[in-house]
Amino acid sequence: MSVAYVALGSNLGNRKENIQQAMALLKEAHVEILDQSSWYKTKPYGVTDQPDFLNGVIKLEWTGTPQTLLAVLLSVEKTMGRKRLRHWGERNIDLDLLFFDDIVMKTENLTLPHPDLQNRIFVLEPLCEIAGKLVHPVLGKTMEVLLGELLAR
Ligand code: PH2
Ligand code: MG
Ligand code: MG
Repeated sequence: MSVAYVALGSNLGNRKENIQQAMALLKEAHVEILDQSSWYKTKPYGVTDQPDFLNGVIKLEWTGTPQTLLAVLLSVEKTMGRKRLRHWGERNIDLDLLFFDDIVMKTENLTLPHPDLQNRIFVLEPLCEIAGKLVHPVLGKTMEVLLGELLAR
């Protein structure tokens, strides 16, 4: 049994309903959701000419590998009809794998931990709600410390 953290985001359509539907589909795919953060309305990061996002994170239990969990995340995005309009652009649903146990890996389609999470307030703030003491296996710092450093930049 493994524990993973996934970031959810939506900025097209009914954002709250999209996030709720994604969580329902994850449960159908045998993902056990252990905890969830609040949902935050956030300004777009990176590509800024797009609608505000609703963002949050969940903690989950999974019996397979990171690759099989990633396949579930992608299949939920596909079931929900996600289209990739442009890189870092608008989307009705986005499911990003942040951490999978303490695994550090880099393959063509999956890097763990998520390579940009330490630069994203919209990920660290909800993570601090449910996993403030979680230590980043590469950076060796807790989510609380990473958020503090990011806010002080
Ligand atoms: N996702 C992106 C790019 N920018 N900005 C916010 N606020 N929230 C996101 O989820 C987000 C973003 C690429 O996945
Ligand atoms: Mg993303
Ligand atoms: Mg994504």
